[in-house]
Amino acid sequence: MKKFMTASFILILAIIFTIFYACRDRSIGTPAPEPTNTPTPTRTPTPTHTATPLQITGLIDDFADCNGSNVYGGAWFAYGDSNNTFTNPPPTVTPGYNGSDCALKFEGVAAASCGYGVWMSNSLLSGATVDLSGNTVISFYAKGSGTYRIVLISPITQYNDYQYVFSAPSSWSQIVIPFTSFTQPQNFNLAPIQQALSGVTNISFANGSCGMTINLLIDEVRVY
Ligand SMILES: [Ca+2]
Repeated sequence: MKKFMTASFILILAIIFTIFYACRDRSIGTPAPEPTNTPTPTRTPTPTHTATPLQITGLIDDFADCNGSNVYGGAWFAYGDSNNTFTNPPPTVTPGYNGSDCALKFEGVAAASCGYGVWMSNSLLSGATVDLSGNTVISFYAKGSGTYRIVLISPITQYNDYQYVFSAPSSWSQIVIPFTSFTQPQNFNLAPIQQALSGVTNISFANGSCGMTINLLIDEVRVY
């Protein structure tokens, strides 16, 4: 009987200690995590800008709307070294090459000392680079006088961009230029044409020489 009493006493003590320490742990221990009110995302966040430039093919501008922006909303503008004169923004004139709507006029004078010259440029996507590498040709209609450069402005070939020299025909004519005919005039920032085409910001026209009158109409600018 005494042994039973002792065993019962020890058992009761054990129960008391267990309860005591359970309560103690609960009061000072780390609380159990409670359900949080975290909202479930309803959509994946969209990156603020895409690393892949928009691929463009086909019409860039036919000036059918007679305004100074291309079909993507990118502006045409003129600029040049301060010795020169030019009209900015370049005016649209009517009729265009096909006897309807408008064409764009590049006009002014490149001085005898023309510095970096006179430029008429189209910011294709308002400053963003576009990918033209899916195309093999650029074409446009032209009319005017004098010799000009068409230049593909790219951060990849900065200040040594691919260009092609052409003479303005005296009556409306289509000028078709394979991209393989473009060359880089200098010896720095060299890159293959396909690489330059993958990141173009502007298509520009510039005077072909100093000491010339700028007189160039362009229409129906396309890549394909
Ligand atoms: Ca037109």
